[in-house]
Amino acid sequence: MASTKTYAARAEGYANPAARSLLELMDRKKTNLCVSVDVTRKSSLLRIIDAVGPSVCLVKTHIDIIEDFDEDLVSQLQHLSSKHDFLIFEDRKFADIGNTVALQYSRGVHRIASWSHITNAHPVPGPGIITGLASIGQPLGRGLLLLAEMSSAGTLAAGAYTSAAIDMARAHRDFVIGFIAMKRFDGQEDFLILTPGVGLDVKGDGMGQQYRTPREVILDRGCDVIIVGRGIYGKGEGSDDDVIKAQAERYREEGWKAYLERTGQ
Ligand code: 5BU
Repeated sequence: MASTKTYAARAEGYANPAARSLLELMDRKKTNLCVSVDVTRKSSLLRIIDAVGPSVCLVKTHIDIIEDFDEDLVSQLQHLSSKHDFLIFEDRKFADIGNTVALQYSRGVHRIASWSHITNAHPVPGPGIITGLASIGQPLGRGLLLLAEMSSAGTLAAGAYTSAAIDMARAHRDFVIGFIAMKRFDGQEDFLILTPGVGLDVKGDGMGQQYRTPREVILDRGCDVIIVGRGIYGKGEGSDDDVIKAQAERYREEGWKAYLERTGQ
């Protein structure tokens, strides 16, 4: 049912502020595109984010690959988030006991909870990982995604593991806003489905990544957000701004067209 409802209509059903804001801004900006920026220099990261900003609802980071990370990077990231109206998703993939993930989320050099609206976690440790992350993130209005499936070949996140992840999310709907998954799951509750492994020009990367098109992801499989990395920014520290902007718009248009078709608009 969630797959045929509009993002705007679904926003009202979420008590979690991050989920609500994301759905509202997707509707306002007409985009279901999340750009994943996996570069290693602060200047490249900020340049690419500024270029794709107008086309995206969400920017996904791997903050631990940045070699010259500093406090100023966080300020500039937050500035770009307001300038272009997008949320920030740190793809941290927490995977430890509750006490440890609470520390990893709030402390250390990166202090992820202080700037990342959304983060994610592997369900492998059991529900304590949600309790731990919620103790930090919930008072700040943050949202969590569980990794119910992965895009890589041979992933162990399948079958009974995926079902267990869904049950864990159901028990914590105030903080768990959805999943990283390759398809929408049946059920009464509305969860956000964010899907990596999206590309228009190639099928894989020779290291296990598997790509589907925005249309397959949004229309055929009923997912909500397409996560695109190298298909948009290119290789290494990224292509020229004009190329990046054009690629971001190309993916935004594909993703939005598929959403309009799915919702009968
Ligand atoms: P790509 O350049 O579009 O292949 O980048 C995909 C990004 O999504 C990259 O940052 C991965 O770490 C991330 N990812 C993924 O590819 N597959 C998954 O199942 C998960 C995350 Br979870």
